[in-house]
Amino acid sequence: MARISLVLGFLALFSQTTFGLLSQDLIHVVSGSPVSQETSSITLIDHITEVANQIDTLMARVNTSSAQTAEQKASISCTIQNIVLPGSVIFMSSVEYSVTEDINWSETCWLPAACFVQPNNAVEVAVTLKVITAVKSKFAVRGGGHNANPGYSSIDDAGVLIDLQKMNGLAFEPNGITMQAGPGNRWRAMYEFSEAHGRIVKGGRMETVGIPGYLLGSGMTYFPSLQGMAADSIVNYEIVLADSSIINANANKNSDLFLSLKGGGSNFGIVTRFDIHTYPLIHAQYALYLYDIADYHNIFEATEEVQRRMEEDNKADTFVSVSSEGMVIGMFYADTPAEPPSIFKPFLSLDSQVSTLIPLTNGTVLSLAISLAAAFPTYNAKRIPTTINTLPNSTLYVSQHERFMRMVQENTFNASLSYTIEPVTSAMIREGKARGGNSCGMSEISQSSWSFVVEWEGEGGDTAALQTSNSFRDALETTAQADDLLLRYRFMNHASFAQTVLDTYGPENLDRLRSTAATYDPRGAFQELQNDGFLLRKV
Ligand SMILES: Cc1cc2nc3c(=O)[nH]c(=O)nc-3n(C[C@H](O)[C@H](O)[C@H](O)COP(=O)(O)OP(=O)(O)OC[C@H]3O[C@@H](n4cnc5c(N)ncnc54)[C@H](O)[C@@H]3O)c2cc1C
Ligand SMILES: *[C@@H]1O[C@H](CO)[C@@H](O)[C@H](O)[C@H]1NC(C)=O
Ligand SMILES: *[C@@H]1O[C@H](CO)[C@@H](O)[C@H](O)[C@H]1NC(C)=O
Ligand SMILES: *[C@@H]1O[C@H](CO)[C@@H](O)[C@H](O)[C@H]1NC(C)=O
Ligand SMILES: *[C@@H]1O[C@H](CO)[C@@H](O)[C@H](O)[C@H]1NC(C)=O
Ligand SMILES: CC(=O)N[C@H]1CO[C@H](CO)[C@@H](O)[C@@H]1O
Repeated sequence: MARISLVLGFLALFSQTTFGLLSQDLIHVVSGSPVSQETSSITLIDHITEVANQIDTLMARVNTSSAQTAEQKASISCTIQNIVLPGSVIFMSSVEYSVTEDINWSETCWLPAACFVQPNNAVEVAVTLKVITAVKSKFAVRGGGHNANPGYSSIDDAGVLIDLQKMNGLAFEPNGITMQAGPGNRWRAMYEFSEAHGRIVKGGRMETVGIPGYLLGSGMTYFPSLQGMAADSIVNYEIVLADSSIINANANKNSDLFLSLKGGGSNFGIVTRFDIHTYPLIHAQYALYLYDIADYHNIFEATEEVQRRMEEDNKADTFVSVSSEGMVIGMFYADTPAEPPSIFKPFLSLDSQVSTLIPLTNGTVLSLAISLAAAFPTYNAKRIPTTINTLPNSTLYVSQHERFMRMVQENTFNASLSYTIEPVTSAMIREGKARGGNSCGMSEISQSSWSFVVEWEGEGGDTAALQTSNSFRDALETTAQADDLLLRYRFMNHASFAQTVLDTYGPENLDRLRSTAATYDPRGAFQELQNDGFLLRKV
């Protein structure tokens, strides 16, 4: 500590006379951070002091008000990063570069960033952002890289990609209930850790998905009726703001930011830790069956009936996932009855079941997530997602399915098309409100969350893929609208770059999101320098 104050005193002399020294700002960030007692930050101060001249000399060459190209700024940003945080930067010449580039789920997001920066902790994120905002270089942030929209958690050589994968810490608070998770985690690790402590954390269906993007989009979970969306159980966010300060947002402190982060995406800062309320372990029963697609009339009537019953039974969860090969139906129950629960009778009494993908099993969310990932193995492809929420209605399902089958037949670019209907229950919205609410503005009614994914390979299909995605959605939207079945809300986690999201949260929520951004990022760095995303600048 003595050493830090000595350094600071020394630098204070300079700050009187010299304006805008980046090294000075960086020392300030590190010493001012709430976690500055960590040995890593003390070492960081010493290190920055040592390389101060190098940093400032490089910065002096950057005239941030002149018309430098984005590529030049990105390259300068990477060079300075490498001086400040040696070892955290992966350049195009590095052997790890291509592996790091190809992490994202969709190949459309395998973009050649000027460099990848991999911070180890919140202080390093703050330092990284300070360099980026000083140089005014573009950037993108990546958690698990599962968002399929190019440029959201990826960026080309016009910017720096902040890759959070090394920040994968996990801990329980002394109360044994609140779990702290770094943004580098994926759901597999989250479920393993929470279940090892006899608890379950609300999270994604697929173990491979990253937690930060998922949680910032609010997150559809297993057993939605039980405790709301995943973000509804978050009790605190540690976040690095645009000015590189590290703050906490919870119900008592920065509560406007707290609420805005529950569904508001990447508009306010970089979240460096999620503190999540967990629940007693769920002993669940589940099965996954494949049905003959020709029976779609009956299957969709059964779906609507199960959705109706879900309003009366909080333990039930299902989805119907449709491709040209068949219809996959998941039946998940938050209990282990002797016989399959009667709520699923409408599905189980159909005679179109053709095979078993997951046999009836008593297990936990962890074993379910692992089985589901095995049933839907991932492979490399380009992808475009898109989404719509409607009321549950089998007539709508049937008409949209018939349209889908025509699209499958007419598709000329060798794409694979699929869509999923996930029930949203009124209990899910109610449970969210009971936990303080979120920013999504969903109505407290039973609904269907649709997601449609186009997958393809090669160069030729890009335009056709976007057209296919748009036309599936437009048709569904038009029909649903005409029949009074269309809902305003669009789910961020399944939305395409061709859609807006934040405006569908309703005017009151949108106003709050805007004023939160103005308060916590008054210069608009996350709007202007951030490459892309479901950003306020786009609505
Ligand atoms: C196979 C698969 C299964 C899925 N299952 C579900 C599901 O069950 N339920 C559901 O709700 N969704 C599901 N999704 C959608 C998923 O939630 C989104 O794709 C989500 O964005 C993934 O999170 P990520 O961290 O991997 O995303 P990334 O692509 O890394 O990030 C997504 C967005 O969040 C931003 N971001 C990332 N980290 C931070 C941070 N720390 N601070 C600020 N901004 C940040 C990024 O810049 C980007 O804009 C699934 C997706 C796939 C591919
Ligand atoms: C920076 O660039 C601007 C615009 O091109 C110019 O007016 C200014 O003099 C430059 N500043 C320095 C220090 O070079
Ligand atoms: C699940 O557990 C219950 C008892 O809790 C048992 O009666 C039932 O047979 C089990 N089901 C399966 C599929 O193992
Ligand atoms: C179509 O895609 C499949 C798998 O995605 C591939 O095996 C096949 O070669 C492709 N056909 C053409 C004509 O591109
Ligand atoms: C479903 O939508 C159709 C078409 O608008 C309508 O006739 C029907 O009554 C709806 N069904 C339910 C249960 O609301
Ligand atoms: C580095 C890495 O994890 N790359 C993965 C990118 O995504 C594809 C498809 O999911 C995987 O096959 C790669 O291993």
